[in-house]
Amino acid sequence: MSHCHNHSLNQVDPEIFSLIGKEEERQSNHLELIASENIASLAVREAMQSVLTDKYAEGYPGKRYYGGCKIADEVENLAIARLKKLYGSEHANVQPHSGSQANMAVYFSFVNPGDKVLAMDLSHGGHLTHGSRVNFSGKFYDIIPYGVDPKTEMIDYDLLESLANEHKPRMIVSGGSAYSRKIDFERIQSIAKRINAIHWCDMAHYSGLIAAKEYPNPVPFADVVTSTTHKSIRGPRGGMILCKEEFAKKIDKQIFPGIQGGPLMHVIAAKAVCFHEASQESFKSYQIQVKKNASALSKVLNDGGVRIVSGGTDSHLFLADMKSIGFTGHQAQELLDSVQMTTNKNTIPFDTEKPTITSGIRIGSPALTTRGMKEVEMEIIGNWMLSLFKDPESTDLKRRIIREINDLCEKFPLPSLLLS
Ligand code: DSN
Repeated sequence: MSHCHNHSLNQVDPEIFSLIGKEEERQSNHLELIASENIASLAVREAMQSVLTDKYAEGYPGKRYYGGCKIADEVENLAIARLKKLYGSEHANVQPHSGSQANMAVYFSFVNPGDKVLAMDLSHGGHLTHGSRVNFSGKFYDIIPYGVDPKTEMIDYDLLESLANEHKPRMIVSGGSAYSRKIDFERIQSIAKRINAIHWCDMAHYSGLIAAKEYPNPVPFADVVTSTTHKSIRGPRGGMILCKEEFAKKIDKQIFPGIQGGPLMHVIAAKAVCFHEASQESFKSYQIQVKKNASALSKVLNDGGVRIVSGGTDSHLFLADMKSIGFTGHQAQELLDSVQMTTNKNTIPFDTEKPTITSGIRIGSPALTTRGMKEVEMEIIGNWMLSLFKDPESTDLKRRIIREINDLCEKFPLPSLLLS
């Protein structure tokens, strides 16, 4: 064995050790409001750092291309069984390395280059892989965008239906990354069925809420459903696919050998842990609080004069129209960053600004809720934001807010710090 195999990270690579320590400190004393981020449990992290990282297990349980896969098979079967039960799905694939690869497998399974795909516009809340011109999805397929109604800023299902009838796409995509309202998956399914199109739902943002039955479940309606495993579901970074049994072989073949090689067995083990955690009663209470917190924070901002897109939220996130108080999304993100509040600039429906500037910011509650914060903390945070937006140049104000944020963060430590 090489001389440093039994040494700690600190001994072998002090530079990376120190950078990880700095990142832990940043996460610890910043308020994480990015809607797609969360804090995985120590159990999830422990599975990820296990010896399973060393095992090659190309193929699927019972049909591997390497020997020594008995335990890997048990791990993957457990992850699959837990995932199917969580969402009531006929089939599950836990191997996608990311949400984007899960989504790529869906395209490769159901549509050919040049085929028409109906998907939500990115600036109305869609996602990069739902047809953005800079992504493979927008390059290979003929994307027809649907969006929200300009008045309600909620999905315009009549428009979606008329576009479906007019263009007869091969696939309709539901789901998105910046849409805060409930989605009527049943209606989208009935539209898809009438034109013989595949209905694919990307539930990445909502999968934690859905597991806890706090958001509509697309699985009974959509032909295929994809998700990441690290957003509201709070697992390791990765992807997953659920589908009806009739599409199982097609999907599995596209993930391996179509797109990926060996699965990340340590991450699959961590996904299994996450699915176990998500089936607990405490996860339901967590998701209820996630929604309450998003609602509470949006209300404080709204009461303080910031326009909230669609007037509120039914989920873990909302979009704040920063132009309503004279900022671009970029300016607002930078301002909040300067006092240890992390958000992301985001286009809002019918935005006239470029994606690098934007008119809005996206705000989400999953990570702060994991730390144990509730409505009372959301009110404090919302008021810090409002005072900062009123007086963006004041260094005294910024100093005070940072001091108070440090105190708040100390009261709600990250899981690892809970141990020390
Ligand atoms: N980047 C993710 C998000 O922030 O929503 C989507 O993949």
